[in-house]
Amino acid sequence: MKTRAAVALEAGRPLEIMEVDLAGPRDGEVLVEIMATGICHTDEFTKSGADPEGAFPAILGHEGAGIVREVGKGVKGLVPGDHVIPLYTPECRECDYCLHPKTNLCQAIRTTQGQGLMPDGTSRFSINGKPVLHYMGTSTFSNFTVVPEIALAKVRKDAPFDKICYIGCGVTTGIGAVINTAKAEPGCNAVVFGLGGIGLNVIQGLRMIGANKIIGVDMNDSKEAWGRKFGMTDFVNPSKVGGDLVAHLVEMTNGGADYSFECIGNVNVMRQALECCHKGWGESIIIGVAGAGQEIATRPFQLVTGRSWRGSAFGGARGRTDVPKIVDWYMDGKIDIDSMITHTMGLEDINKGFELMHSGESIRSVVVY
Ligand code: NAD
Ligand code: AHE
Ligand code: ZN
Repeated sequence: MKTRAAVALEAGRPLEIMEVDLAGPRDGEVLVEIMATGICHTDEFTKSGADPEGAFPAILGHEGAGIVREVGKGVKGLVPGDHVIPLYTPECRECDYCLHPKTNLCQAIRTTQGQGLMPDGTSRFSINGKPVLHYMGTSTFSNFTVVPEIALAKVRKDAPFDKICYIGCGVTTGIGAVINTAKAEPGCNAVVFGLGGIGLNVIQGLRMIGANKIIGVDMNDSKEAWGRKFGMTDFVNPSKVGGDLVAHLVEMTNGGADYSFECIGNVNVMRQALECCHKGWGESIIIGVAGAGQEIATRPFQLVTGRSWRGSAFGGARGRTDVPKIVDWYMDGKIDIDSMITHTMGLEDINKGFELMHSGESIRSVVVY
């Protein structure tokens, strides 16, 4: 079949809206009509050429929601008409990782997924007979996409696609980092670096678990009102702190944060996020992804004296199990998604969504097909 897609032909260029050929689902695969997709900073990261795994031409997008249109042989748990959220972190429920209680990083198809290919090592997308790569196993910047069954969460049919698509990455990543990765306790003091589409969901998660202080840090003053709306108690613009930012945050938290979250992808900020944590027990969670060749640094003494560094992918969530529950939280009014979706556009305007991200005007832009 043919499908309309926004194609990343090469690094550093705007996406091009094109008609692309899409082959049908093979064994264990599902054809999904994507109804809506968010634009996450990770799409920009890969589009820019900073992603060590980035390969082109590819169809980006990993924050979608849609409807099953056709299932391949061997697909047991989904039928046409089911509503689904594609998962860049699948959940096969069989691999060593899925069977281990400490991780959500299912590895069943990670190698081929990182190469932009389906599990059998081929692509379903092509233009004039030349393969176009998948991205993160999801490629939601295409109106139709093919996804392995293990990478689809079945969700309730009354939930609006243009809102729950955000659960496909940002909402789950932010709230999950608090609940699953940090396992933050009521009454804790936390610092959140970067109040974008991820950081605001970290704040929302911290409010849900009953954190005491929730300090937001962002270079953009317009993010203060956003943070406060979701539960932030204090705001710091690093460019307006007279002295050392870390010392300032340690003072604000009476000795350091119980938890900090880096939601930017800046290795210098990652160091500050670790070092503003409380001696003896403070944990810093890295969520932001940093470009090829970048490394983090600190004095080992920071770790020797009881601070720890951890990472979180997709908020530590097991997608097929947890995503339907987060959709329920949204439908039950327990979490706010609507107000974070500041812009909605058609696929033809997807590059405008990236511009709004760069200018800091948007929290999330959503493309509706
Ligand atoms: P975003 O562009 O919406 O937000 C980034 C925010 O950081 C903006 O508010 C910006 O003003 C602020 N910022 C930038 N530089 C800063 C600095 N030096 N100090 C303070 N604030 C600064 O991005 P997003 O969609 O929220 O994504 C944030 C990061 O999380 C990206 O690196 C993205 O790739 C990553 N991410 C990781 C996961 C995961 O599973 N680990 C999931 C989604 C996104
Ligand atoms: N490809 C990059 C890493 C990118 C990365 O860390 N991705 C996160 C999800 S970001 C979603 O917006 C992730 O899930 N990582 C785990 C994994 O297996 O990719 C690189 O540095 O090579
Ligand atoms: Zn993302």
